Amino acid sequence: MTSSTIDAPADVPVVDVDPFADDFLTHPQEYHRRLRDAGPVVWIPSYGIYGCAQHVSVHAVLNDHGTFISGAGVGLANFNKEAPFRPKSLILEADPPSHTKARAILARILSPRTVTQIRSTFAAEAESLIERLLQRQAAGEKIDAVKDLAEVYPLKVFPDAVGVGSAGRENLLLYGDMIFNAFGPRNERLRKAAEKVEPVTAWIMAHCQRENLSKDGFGELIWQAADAGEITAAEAPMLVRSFLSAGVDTTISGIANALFCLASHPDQYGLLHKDHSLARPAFEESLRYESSVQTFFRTTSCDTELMGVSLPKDTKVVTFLAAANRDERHWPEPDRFDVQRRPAGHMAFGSGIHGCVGQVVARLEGEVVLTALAKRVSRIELLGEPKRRLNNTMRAMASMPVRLIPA
Ligand code: OVM
Repeated sequence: MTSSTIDAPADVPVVDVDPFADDFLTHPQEYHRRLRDAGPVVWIPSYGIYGCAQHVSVHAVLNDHGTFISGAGVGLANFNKEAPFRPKSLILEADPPSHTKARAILARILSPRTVTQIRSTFAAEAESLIERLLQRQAAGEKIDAVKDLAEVYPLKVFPDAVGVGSAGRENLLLYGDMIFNAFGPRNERLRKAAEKVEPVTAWIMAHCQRENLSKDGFGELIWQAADAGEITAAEAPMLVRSFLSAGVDTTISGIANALFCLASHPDQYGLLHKDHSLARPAFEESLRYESSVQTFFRTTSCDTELMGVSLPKDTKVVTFLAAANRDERHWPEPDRFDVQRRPAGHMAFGSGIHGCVGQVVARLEGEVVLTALAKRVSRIELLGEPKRRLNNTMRAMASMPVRLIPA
């Protein structure tokens, strides 16, 4: 938190919270309620930013990409005023028309047709991982649902699909922790994550080069777009970087949070175990209930008005995606985890032109992991208190000791 606070503009409800402090990140729900109840648009004095926590206002901001732009950064830092901590993403931190071009290439690679092609491999990996865990457990080993399952699975299937070799994949975890911290303030958390920045960034950038990518992965398809003249040879590694930035930590947290939701709601796990077709809706509900990405920012491109509040040009607006996903103005009984809910319209993948371009792959991973679990495990028993890994932006988990009761 900054030592001084910034004066509130007139006529905006003030909510004096630090969305990046340990206490907020540990149990965000009560803070999210305060933010929502204060109004659709609030002022957060500790950072001098506007915030939206209601579903209606988060949706409004994300669906007006001309007024609420991404090119000045989607974290707290305003790239019009300070240099980005790394070269800007060509898709995340960009606006039309350049965003449109980058998005089209990634959308083509991460298409429903691709999912059809990778589905059986992704499903087989999920099944064999659950099988191995049950064997290790039968041999007397303790299983951690985060370290041994939620981290292992995406770290296997996604870099495989991109075409990254298996050595050094732990760099992807360190990199993810760093960039999702970097969307927040330069607090102690970011400083700690950034200590390792140089070797990790060097590893990531090396693995964006064509010669270090397999001939049959998503990475090579980016380079083929460069061959075809759609992008330059300098842009190709930057688009591969987006795969490596956005594709691992997000799905690890998505799966970890889903396992946490299911382990702490045994009745809901029971429904899934009885009916495996609930795997997909259960994953979706856990994204609503514990959204991996908690916040993204936009920057105003002009003086504007949002739901009765005047916003000056070039000001930061934080959207609390996770708060929108528990807004009782939008959802019946939002604090109930209900695998039968089918929560269409949740904000965990964002909304509008920047809505997650990899969501079909993320959903595939969630679905096949929960299906494999539902088939082989009748109950997930929590053996100790699950521990969170605090991150400025990501609702992440550190550990979750469990016993998987075989079906
Ligand atoms: C990117 C990127 C990085 C982090 C997250 C993200 C959730 C995208 O580099 O394009 O989307």
